[in-house]
Amino acid sequence: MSLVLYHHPYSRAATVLWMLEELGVDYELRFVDLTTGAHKAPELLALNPMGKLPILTDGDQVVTEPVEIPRISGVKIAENAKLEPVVTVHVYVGATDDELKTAREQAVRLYEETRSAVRG
Ligand SMILES: N[C@@H](CCC(=O)N[C@@H](CS)C(=O)NCC(=O)O)C(=O)O
Repeated sequence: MSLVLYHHPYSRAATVLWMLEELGVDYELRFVDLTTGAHKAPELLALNPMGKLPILTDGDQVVTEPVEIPRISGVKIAENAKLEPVVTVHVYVGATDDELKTAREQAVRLYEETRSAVRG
């Protein structure tokens, strides 16, 4: 596992840190000093152009919205914590019944693929 959390204790990154600890996954914690503007450094802006924390990376994958973290790192987190995989499918407001049905089928398929990747 190569999760890296860019973190400052007085930020929303604290919630992500709590989640990673609760799940018992391996991660590297990198302190970013919000009080000195370290989060606006070019290397961090390259990861999150909004210039905010948290930032969670998993290799080339970058997540900056805590609610998206299970989607991006769902397989690894599920593998480690023995949780059910999380699958997210986005549909737009106003989707037709057919589009909703397709999205639901896609979610079930993704869930089954992910679960079998995790559980074997
Ligand atoms: N969309 C992000 C926003 C994150 C956010 O606002 N982070 C704050 C700390 S809690 C931040 O990094 N602020 C620094 C700044 O705006 O310069 C979320 O909801 O987690």
